[in-house]
Amino acid sequence: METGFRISPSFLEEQNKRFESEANREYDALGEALETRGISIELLVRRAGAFEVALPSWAVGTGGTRFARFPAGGEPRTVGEKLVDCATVHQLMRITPRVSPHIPWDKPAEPQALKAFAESLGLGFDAINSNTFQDQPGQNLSYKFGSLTHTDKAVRRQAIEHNLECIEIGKKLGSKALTVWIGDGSNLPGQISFRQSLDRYLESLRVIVNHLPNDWRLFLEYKPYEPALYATVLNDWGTAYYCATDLGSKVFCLVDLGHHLPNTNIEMVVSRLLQFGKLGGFHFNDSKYGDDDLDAGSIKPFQLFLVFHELVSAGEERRGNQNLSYMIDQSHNVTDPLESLMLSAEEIQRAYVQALLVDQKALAAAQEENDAIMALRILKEAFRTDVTPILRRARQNAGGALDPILTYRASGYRAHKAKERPARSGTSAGIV
Ligand code: PSV
Ligand code: MN
Repeated sequence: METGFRISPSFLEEQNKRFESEANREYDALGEALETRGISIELLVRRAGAFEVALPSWAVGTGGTRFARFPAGGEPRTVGEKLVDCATVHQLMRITPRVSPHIPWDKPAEPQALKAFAESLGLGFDAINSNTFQDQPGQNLSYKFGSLTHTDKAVRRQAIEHNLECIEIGKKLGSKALTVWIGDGSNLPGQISFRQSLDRYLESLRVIVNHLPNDWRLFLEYKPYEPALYATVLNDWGTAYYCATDLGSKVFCLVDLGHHLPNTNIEMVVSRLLQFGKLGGFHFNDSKYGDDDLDAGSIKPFQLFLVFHELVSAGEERRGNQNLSYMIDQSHNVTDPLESLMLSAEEIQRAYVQALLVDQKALAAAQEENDAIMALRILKEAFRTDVTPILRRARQNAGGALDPILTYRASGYRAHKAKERPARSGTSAGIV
């Protein structure tokens, strides 16, 4: 597999020189300010550097809505090209070393060769995603009325087989988890039996779980609506928690931030799942109205911070299952997808580092004393701290870019790819 144009290490170094003196000045100033708060900036740089979030293979191409898609030049046309784009994000960011593949969109002709190619780019694979929410060309039976929960056993069997195939591909790629999101549900009241469809869901999942290797986990991704517009089978975290508990110790819930009705207290959902030992991971993104798949931290950065505060504070208390998979799941309709991914990864890392700044002891004391104002003030003090110098230093230490977006733009990466990857003809709706 060919990589085509790559940003050279010498170009990256040259670009970093442009930003170095300002970055150093700001780092020193923040270091001093944090010292007066009794916080070591070096420790935060180390923890920021150890942070990782996986890239969604499906988000390096331009996304779309059900109305249209407006692709820019240089879109990846193959799974190999998607990996090259992910490698570029990782080269600049240094915190995105894994890619979450989606089958059959990324179905490799030779999984071992794809794994080797990914490794040659410094990448590995995160959770593998199955797809029974679309019919594929040549598929025997349709998922129009459901997949794992379909009334027809033969359709359920086909959907189960697809998931088993995903596990087999994932084993060859080095994945350690399967994410199952289904579009099953109903558009009209009375269309499905809520009880029976959930029973069928569990029955199908049980077969899949039985085929899961011992060191694998299975993530149940819930969503309240879309494509089913009246009711979905796995609609919320409570149902996901019930199913994950029923299905045993390998099964966990996946929180896609966009999969909640407006104003849901997502940080509390996260806290509950963590406390119950059933939080498996995240699909990070942001939303204004529904499952908008907007860039992480673009709409509600305080919410993202509060999610990480729950994770960090539970970690401090040594509670919950902390083996979490952090993944991005976004649709980039009007931006260069690589720029969106870089910015999003940085926003997620930023929320994590800000959460590390929370004075946990002072917060616990404020809670004991029922001092609501002081408790909020403690959280806000952490949230207001501009940790950019820490993120920059962590990237620099790992050989990444001080300013990933400007470096990417200066490299002409997109223009190079536009030449190397002539656009496909025709229009199609994007992933929603
Ligand atoms: C569904 O909305 C979802 O969040 C699932 O994670 C899918 O795998 C992904 O988006 C792409 O369609
Ligand atoms: Mn998702």
